[in-house]
Amino acid sequence: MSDSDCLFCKIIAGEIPSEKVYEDDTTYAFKDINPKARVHVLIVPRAHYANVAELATGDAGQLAHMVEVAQRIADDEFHGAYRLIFNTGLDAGQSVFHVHAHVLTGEKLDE
Ligand code: IU
Repeated sequence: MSDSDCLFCKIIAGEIPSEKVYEDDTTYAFKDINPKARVHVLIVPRAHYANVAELATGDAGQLAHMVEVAQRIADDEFHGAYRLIFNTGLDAGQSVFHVHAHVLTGEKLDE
């Protein structure tokens, strides 16, 4: 399941370069090109789902796995502390319609 017009499908396929942080059979993680924290990683499923609600309905186990990956990154970077964000919908700031978790970590975050 992938979408030929999807930017993150192209990043996952290696057609567009990215700075890989983690990967496994189902999941890819890379540095955000416009970081909002010292460590700002995007975690994406290899399968194309438009947003977190579609993913939760279609493959809840994948969603849980993304949280595990976020935890692992934060364990390595900042004693397990992190912020996890899923922008969902244009008016909430979603600009890429392939579900992605923003992991912000690596420093104390503003409230
Ligand atoms: P959003 O939640 O859909 O707005 O997040 C998209 C993110 O993808 C945003 O933080 C961008 O900086 C990031 N990004 C990227 O890392 N690499 C790219 O080639 C593009 C966007 I375009």
